[in-house]
Amino acid sequence: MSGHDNSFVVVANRLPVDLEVQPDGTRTWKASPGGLVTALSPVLEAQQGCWVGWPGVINDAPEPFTTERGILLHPVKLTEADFEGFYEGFSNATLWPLYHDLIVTPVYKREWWYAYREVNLRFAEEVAKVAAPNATVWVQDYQLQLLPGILRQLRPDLTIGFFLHIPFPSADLFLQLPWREEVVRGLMGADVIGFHLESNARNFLELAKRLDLEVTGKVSTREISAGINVDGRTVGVGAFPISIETSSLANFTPADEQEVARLRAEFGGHHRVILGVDRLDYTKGILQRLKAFEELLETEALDPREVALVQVATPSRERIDHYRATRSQVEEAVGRINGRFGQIGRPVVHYVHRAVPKDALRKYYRLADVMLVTPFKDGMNLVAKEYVAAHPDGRGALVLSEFAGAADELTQANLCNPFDIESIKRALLSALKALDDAPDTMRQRMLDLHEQVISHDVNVWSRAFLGALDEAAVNK
Ligand code: ADQ
Repeated sequence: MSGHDNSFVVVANRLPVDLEVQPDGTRTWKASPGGLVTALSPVLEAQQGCWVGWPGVINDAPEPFTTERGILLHPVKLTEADFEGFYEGFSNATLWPLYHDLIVTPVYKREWWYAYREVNLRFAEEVAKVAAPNATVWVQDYQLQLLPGILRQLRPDLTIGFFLHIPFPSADLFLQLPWREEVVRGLMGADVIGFHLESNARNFLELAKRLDLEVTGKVSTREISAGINVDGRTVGVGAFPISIETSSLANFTPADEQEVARLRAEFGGHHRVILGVDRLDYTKGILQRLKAFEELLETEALDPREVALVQVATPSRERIDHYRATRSQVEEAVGRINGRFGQIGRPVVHYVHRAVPKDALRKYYRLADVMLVTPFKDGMNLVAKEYVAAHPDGRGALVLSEFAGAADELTQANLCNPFDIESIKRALLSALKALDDAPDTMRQRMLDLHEQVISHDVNVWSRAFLGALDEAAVNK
């Protein structure tokens, strides 16, 4: 651990590592480059920082180790029971649906809550052990909402930031939670609480008022101008819309372009390729978009010889009932649409259920004429931003749900209401039509979207949040 003063600590449910087991049984823990690591790497590297999290394998964890880029990874072990109660249960079958406006009904189970509390405590104890005196600790996401409160008790010297990556619901919904006071008290341990959107932050302030806490100021974006007074201190609350690392997406070499052309031919040389890329989650509206596509084929508004839909779906939370049901519904729809409208050797929906390498993904983005992003509810949705980043050429169109956080910034997209199939159909058809009939207008719209994402990349996000946290530390 030498060389690390651990004055900057990131805590997230998941450590950015994967276990790789060779055919001969050799096991190696490899650093895995997710979005959050990319965002935080510059700060973590500059400050020789530390990351605390679960390594992704039940009942197993490597000793703390330092990545090639100088980040200390500090694992927290989870047992099968922790995983079921804390992760699959309370995090993903209670909080996830509650915070996504009850797209499915949240399950409230005391045993899951106990597991959530217990695992949050374990994470807090690990952080309290590794963090340097007066360190800055940045806690990530809904799995760890009790951490700020516990940490403040264990280590009052720390400056604590909390960022929520998913939406925060209205007080009316949140108040369903049997353990609502405990969760709010947990969050209140932070010096700064960040949400993606001002509307999320306002929901939180409204909830605080309902719980008789004193609220000051008005919410703004990328700075703190609102707060909640608690125990003689103020918790800053603000909106910090997350974004992506843009350079690897935007730059295409001539060889890349050739590969994109080859891919287009592989998809049957269709006039238009429509793309969906999602974790297979019921919030993402994959089935709705397939149904919209099917109805357009059925009514001959779209010609199956002219268009293809490519859907890349990453396996996710596969042991949870609603996820299993969503997968079978999606796969049934893919089969049905191909059965009805495809040809042998020429499907109209190309579907894979696996993660694809980042480099392949950026080529799909580049290739797609229309990107379909239709979540019922989404904190931000990075896929929408990735697609736009891959189009400095001004090509393509983005059909985007009004209920994705990204819709706040990507106002030039073709917006739709995913609860209304007719609305998805209208947005898709009008995007396709405009690409043929008004290419200059569409090009300008895509260039505007591109500019918005390039000028507000992930570094803007992390700098703004950490700047707000620094200020909170100074004013302590
Ligand atoms: P997610 O719900 O996972 O994130 P999203 O923001 O779209 O949703 O991020 C998904 C990421 O996974 C993207 O970077 C995408 O490229 C990648 N991905 C998706 N499918 C893939 C595939 N088949 N193969 C490889 N990569 C794939 C949560 C919230 C969001 C919020 C983010 C960040 O739900 O609302 O935007 O956190 O805060």
